[in-house]
Amino acid sequence: MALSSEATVMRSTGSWYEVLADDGRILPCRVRGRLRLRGSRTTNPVAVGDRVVYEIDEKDECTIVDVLPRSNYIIRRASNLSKESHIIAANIDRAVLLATLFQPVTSYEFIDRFLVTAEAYGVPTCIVLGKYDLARERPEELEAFLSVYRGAGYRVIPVSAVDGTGIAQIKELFAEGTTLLAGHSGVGKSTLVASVEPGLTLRTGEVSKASHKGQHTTTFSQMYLLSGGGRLIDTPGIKGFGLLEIAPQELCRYFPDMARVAPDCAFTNCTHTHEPSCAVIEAVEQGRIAWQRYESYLKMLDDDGKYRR
Ligand SMILES: Nc1nc2c(ncn2[C@@H]2O[C@H](COP(=O)(O)OP(=O)(O)O)[C@@H](O)[C@H]2O)c(=O)[nH]1
Ligand SMILES: [Mg+2]
Ligand SMILES: [Zn+2]
Repeated sequence: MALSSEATVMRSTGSWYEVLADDGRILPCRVRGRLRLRGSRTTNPVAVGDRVVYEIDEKDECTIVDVLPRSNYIIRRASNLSKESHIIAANIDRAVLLATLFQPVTSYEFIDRFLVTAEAYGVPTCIVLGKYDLARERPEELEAFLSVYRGAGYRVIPVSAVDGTGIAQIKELFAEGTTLLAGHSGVGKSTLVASVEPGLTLRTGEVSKASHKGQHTTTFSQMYLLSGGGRLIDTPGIKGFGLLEIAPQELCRYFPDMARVAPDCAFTNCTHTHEPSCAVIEAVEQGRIAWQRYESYLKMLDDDGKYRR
């Protein structure tokens, strides 16, 4: 008679999984065949962050037999042509975007797409402004950035691995629950994580470069256990966030700064583009909503649904 218990999925390669059992053991698992067929529109029925039920047989082999309901999850399309989606991570307490003003540039539009997507998935967000030591050298751009996002109501934490700015705050943030860390390549994710948790090396990015085993190696997230108690999910799939179908009249719900004033628009189905007596346009004109945010909004509207990448 197999013994069944619960665990959290830390890693998957598609054919096998690494789980953290509730008794603290880290176990390799396979997935029961029947489970693969369920959730047929996703390429991975079991995702990093999933709470699962597993069984150990008499040969000590572990099998995931069930996935418990998810509190949230982030998906992307499996490939450009595919209708199938891939679950990047599940049961996330916060999605942190590491953004840099330059080296490399993280555009306002990219940040806003990230924020909108996470908001639509019900995942709280936080922006970490990386390489603050460099950003400080351009005070005008820095001030603009901080005022756009803090003004919109987001938490922004400036950090620098060079001078130690913000590292203590990040440690505190990461100590609680499960954090998904995202950001363009080169923004300093690996460096930040090493500052927070000396000795921890993020592996997802490197595997793809080193092994040339095909694209699959780049598409899997991985969970790391932090000594402070938190869990960190490193995801290489950030560019593909999306797969959302948001109606034009609904998009503004996911811009909290716009959603706040939208009830004052003359039309309840206002798209905030051409309508008369639009409270959003008025707020942009008066500088109460940052024009950069409004510009992102218009670009996303313009995609006409194509912003599910
Ligand atoms: N000036 C400055 N450079 C940084 C900082 N953090 C990382 N870097 C540099 O940025 C480059 C990319 O960092 P890395 O952690 O590999 O980025 P990743 O691709 O996001 O993992 C490296 O050359 C780092 O030394 C920082 O806070 N300040
Ligand atoms: Mg890296
Ligand atoms: Zn309006």
